[in-house]
This record gives sequence, structure tokens and C-alpha cells, in this order.
Amino acid sequence: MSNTQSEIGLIGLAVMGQNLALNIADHGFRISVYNRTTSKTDAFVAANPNTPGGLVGCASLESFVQSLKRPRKMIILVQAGWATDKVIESLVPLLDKDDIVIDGGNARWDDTIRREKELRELGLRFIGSGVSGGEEGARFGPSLMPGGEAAAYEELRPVWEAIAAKVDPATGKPLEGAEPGKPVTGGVACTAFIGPNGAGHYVKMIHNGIEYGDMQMICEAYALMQGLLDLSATEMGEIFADWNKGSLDSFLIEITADILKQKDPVTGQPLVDIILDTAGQKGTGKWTSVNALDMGVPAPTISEAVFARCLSAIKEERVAASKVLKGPSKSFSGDKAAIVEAIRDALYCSKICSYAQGFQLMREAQKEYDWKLNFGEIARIWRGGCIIRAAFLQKITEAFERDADLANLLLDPYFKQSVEVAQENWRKVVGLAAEYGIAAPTFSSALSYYDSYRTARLPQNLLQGQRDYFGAHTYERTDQPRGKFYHIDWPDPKRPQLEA
Ligand code: NBP
Repeated sequence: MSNTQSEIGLIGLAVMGQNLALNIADHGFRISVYNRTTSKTDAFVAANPNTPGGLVGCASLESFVQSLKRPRKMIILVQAGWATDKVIESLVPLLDKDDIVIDGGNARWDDTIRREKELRELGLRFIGSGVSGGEEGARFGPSLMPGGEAAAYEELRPVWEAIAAKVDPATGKPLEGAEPGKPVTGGVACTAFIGPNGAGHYVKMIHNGIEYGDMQMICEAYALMQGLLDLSATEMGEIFADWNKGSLDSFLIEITADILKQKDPVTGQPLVDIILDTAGQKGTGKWTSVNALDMGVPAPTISEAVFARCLSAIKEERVAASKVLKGPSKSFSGDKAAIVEAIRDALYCSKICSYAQGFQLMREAQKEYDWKLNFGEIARIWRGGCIIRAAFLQKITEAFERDADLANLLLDPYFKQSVEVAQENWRKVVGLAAEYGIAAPTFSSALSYYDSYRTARLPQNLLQGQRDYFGAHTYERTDQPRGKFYHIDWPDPKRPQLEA
């Protein structure tokens, strides 16, 4: 009986589940699969009869659990939130001590902390693993961010390392299979144990927050090239393709070039000109921003990217406002090539600030939750498989290898130098955006972040004075040690003061 049992199981055969199951089976692991709607299980198994490891379709949760080798390992890939809790609730009575439940969905990290604790108290083990890379990543190599009990991850590790994306250990460059769709041999897997309980899902959330920032910055570069320089979609596609050969080399820049060059099959016009300008969101960017506010960590660039999507969503209101509210109406007549170069620099500098904010959040979270995160390793496992994969991440790994306790990425010699060289162009672009009335919220917020972070004395002395004036909130003095608080009797604004 036991030699026919599966190495691992997977519950939830929607887009992600089907692709991850095929990836696992391709790597020679026998995998049992179960879906609430049984017809999906049957169709999936029938459509994939010859995988190297073998797919075992199960019609009930009971038969699914019985089909697994002990200690059992099962991945849940159903809708995040309530559905995940329902599946866990149904599974628990069927499991034995030390069985391992792995949630690969986009769970909130605090839900994962709760679930891990609940299952641990029942003698079960729980791993919350971020899975990034969408459908394609799940099928051919995602970036995987597992958190939970380290010993439980050791049992999952052979599967996770086999199916993850791979990068060249020396250069950090993503490796591809000998043929499209074939498993990659060699390289370092884009997965590593992140830390206890919710650490993996927290890091996945930060990945998504950074992804929101990256996408919005690219949109601002596009808006400036279009609004200021009047470039066509095809011309901009060529520029992004060119940028993809340099320090901005990344999946998102690459697909942006493709999107800009794509023609609409119906009208023959650039498809990007036909797509309605309203963006959706599933919530992970919002979670990142809310968490930043909760922890009091400045992450304005990531939050601006979330708000930019919110503003895009109020299309009818914006159309009405566009007929009423005036801005500058002048045309740019300078050196277009120089401005394209300046926009590239603005994008790069803003990106550095956005990543700096994401890593600051993880630094604070590890204190809050008593984790010990390896930031260089996190940047490395984002090098392949995931949506934010980029050459730039290798520089982040190197920065944390130089100094594991780096307070802020901006202070690393490489990034410090990069911003120093490019900041004149960055400032020029933010200035032009304001002058010509083109919204560039992440470019300008990132610049304000940079300028605030490098300012020894901010104007919050005045703010604290205001707080003390109306609320007796006290203030510290520049000429006294920190931690000593003062208050004066400010003049009562309702009572006229006598002239001295
Ligand atoms: P969905 O998030 O669309 O979920 C659909 C799956 O959940 C189906 O298998 C469905 O079964 C199952 N399900 C639901 Br809904 N309620 C259930 C319940 N009460 N009991 C049992 N099963 C239930 O699937 P997805 O887009 O493949 O995403 C799966 C997970 O991966 C999510 O957490 C998602 O956030 C995460 N993720 C998605 C992506 C992506 O690119 N799509 C990327 C990274 C992570 P049914 O067939 O019977 O309705």
C-alpha cells in the first residue's frame, strides 16, 4: 500500500493549484489532488495522464488524506481567507500528529500566525508559504517564501527546492530550461526558509507591495513620455526594451515593452490606447500600506501606488473633473532624448526608495514578531520566478552581504552612489511633471522620502510646537538629552494678549 501512496497532496484545482500540481508532478513527485467540485478534479487528471510523478485524483477529502505518505504533506491553494479556514476545519479531524498543512494562497500573515498556533496546539504542523509568479510561475518555477516550523519545512524542502525557479549562483541571473517549459537543471532554487509562523506570508505581502510600486513607477514613466514628449506607444515600447538591457532589466520592464508594442486585433491601434484606464487590486498593496501605518514605518511610495489605483478607479468622477479643473496647457519643446534618459534615472532612483521602504517594513516586522529575517536571501529568492524579478535584486543581496544590519538601502555604497549620480535628472523629471501638470505620485513621493530621510532637522519641531500649544502634548529640547519632556503655557488663543 505505502509504495503507491503520494509524496504530497494539493487541495484546490483553480489556476494556481493546477499549475503547481503539474510542476510538482513534472519533478517526479507523485501528487494527490482534490477539489471541492469533483468534476474539476476528474477533468484535470484526465487531461494530464502522463506526468513523470503521476497525478492521483481524489473525490473526497477522506480518500485524499488516506492517499498520502506519513507524515502527510498537503498544500492548500484555495481562495484566501474564509475558504482556507473552511478547508482547514474539514481537514483537521482527518489528520494525525505531525502531519503538515501548507497554505500556498495569498493569506494575510496574521491569519497565518493564528492558523499556525491553532494547528500546533492540535499537534499538527502548519507552513504558510508565499507563492509568487502567477500562473506561469506556478507551472514552471515560482519564487517560494515558506514560513512556519523549521523542522516541518525540512520535510517539504526537497519538493519546494525542486519546483522553485532557479538562478545562477554567481550572477543571480534566472536560469531557463533546455527547452521552453522543461524543468531547469542546476542553479540555486528561489526558495529559502523565511522564519516562524507568518514570516513567509509577510514577506510575500511586502513583495506584492513592492510590485505595486514598480508597476506604478513604470506607468508614470509612460505618462511622462506620452504627455510631455508625445511619443507613440511603439516608440515607448522600443525605449522600454532598451531600458531592459541595463540596470532596469526586469520582468515588468520586459512585459511593458511587449504591451506597448501590442496592436489591438479589432482596430489595429496600439492595444494600450484601447485599454480603459482603471486598475483593479486584490488587496495585498493595501495590506502593506495599512501595516506600514500600523507600525509607524514610512512607506509613502508603496502607499502612493495603492492610492494611484484608487484614483484610477473613479473614472467617471475624473472625466467630469477634467472638464472643470484647469492645469498648465503648454507644450514641451526641449531635448526629447535627454528627457527620456532623465525619466529612466527618475524611475531607477524611485525604485531604490520603494525597495528601501519595503525592506524597512520587514526590518520593523521582525522586531514586532520576533523573527530573524535574512534580507540578502529574501532579495535572492526574488531574483527568479516572481513578478518583481530584476537584475537590481542582485545589488540588494550584495548590499546585505556587505552589511547584514544595513539600516536603509539608501546608505549602502552602491545605492548611495547610484542616487548621487542620477538625482539631478530625478529632480528635473519631478519638476517637469509639476510644471506640465502630469501626475507622478510615486516619483515625487520617493524624492520627498529621499530628501526627508537625508535631512537632519525636519520641520516637525514646529509641528510638535503646535501639538503642545493645542493639546499640551509636550516637546523635547535640542539643548537637553532625549527623553526629557517640556511644556510651556502658550498664550490662550481665545483671550486677547496684552502688547508687551
Ligand atoms: P481562487 O482564489 O480563484 O480560488 C478558487 C479555488 O478555491 C477553487 O479550487 C475553489 O473550488 C476553491 N474553493 C473556494 Br472559492 N471556496 C472553497 C471552500 N469553501 N472549500 C473548498 N474549496 C474552495 O484560485 P487561484 O486564482 O488559483 O488562487 C489560489 C490561491 O493562490 C489564492 O489564495 C490566491 O490568492 C493565490 N495566488 C494566486 C495567484 C494568481 O496569479 N492567480 C498568484 C499567487 C497567489 P471550486 O472549484 O469547488 O469552486
